Amino acid sequence: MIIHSLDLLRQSRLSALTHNRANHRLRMRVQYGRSIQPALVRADVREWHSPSHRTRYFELENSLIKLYHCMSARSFRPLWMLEELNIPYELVILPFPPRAHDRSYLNDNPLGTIPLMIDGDTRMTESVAICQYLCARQGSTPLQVSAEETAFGSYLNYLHFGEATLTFPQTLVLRYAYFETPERRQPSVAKDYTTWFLARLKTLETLLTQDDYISANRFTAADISVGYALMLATHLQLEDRFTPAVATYWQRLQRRPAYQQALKVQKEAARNQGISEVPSPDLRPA
Ligand SMILES: N[C@@H](CCC(=O)N[C@@H](CS)C(=O)NCC(=O)O)C(=O)O
Repeated sequence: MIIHSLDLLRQSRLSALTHNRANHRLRMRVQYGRSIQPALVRADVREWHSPSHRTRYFELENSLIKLYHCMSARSFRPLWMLEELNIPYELVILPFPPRAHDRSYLNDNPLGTIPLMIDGDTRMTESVAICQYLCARQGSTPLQVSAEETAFGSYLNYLHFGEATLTFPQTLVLRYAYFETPERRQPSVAKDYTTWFLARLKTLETLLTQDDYISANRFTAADISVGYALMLATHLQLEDRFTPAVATYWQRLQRRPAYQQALKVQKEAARNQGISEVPSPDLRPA
């Protein structure tokens, strides 16, 4: 949920604690789902009822998780996770790659990569670790598997498998088939890593023939981790090569309301922030 969208603010439960008329600031309590957060909202209350003044007049300070994101890049994992957990957040969309198109981002994250998530003094740049963090921060949620459960090991394994084993080879395909300039492209590298990715993906077939989800017989953060790898593969036109149970699983994940909401939110945020809505994996250098 983007809390600074007026429509969504209306859907959440807000109670104004103080209203400073001099600077139009409202101190509010924001309740969405189970989480309650005090927030300072800069709002021109004269525009409160005007939908056309949506984002400009609402700037939550100090209290919201801030997620830096590029369209459909790995930061989609924490975005999807935030939606599943119903945690309020602020979404900042950057043009891809930020190191080339928004150099000021290097001040926030010298790596130049996304995601970057800021939660108070906590700053994190690994998409899967952020998902794990968000679950732990929530306390009790079925979206994580606890150390007391027998599936704990398999949960951790697939949480990391999604990034280290399934996403990494695809980034080489992206780079050497599409992102590099024509003279630096390496079709044989792209072909080899496509084969590598598909071979690793096949190992999920038996598991997903028996179970609807990757671990613990329920949807968890591990499904978000693996799900993003499947989303990326779809952008690489590899969906037709998914084995049957993997293909059914991917359809199942895409039906989740939080997944669909994350897609919608990133699109709206890109539009509101003047950033291209083209998914990052679909970009091609001129
Ligand atoms: N292992 C990290 C990888 C982060 C990463 O490399 N993100 C890519 C986008 S998917 C990026 O920011 N690339 C731009 C660049 O390297 O300049 C994660 O899972 O978050």
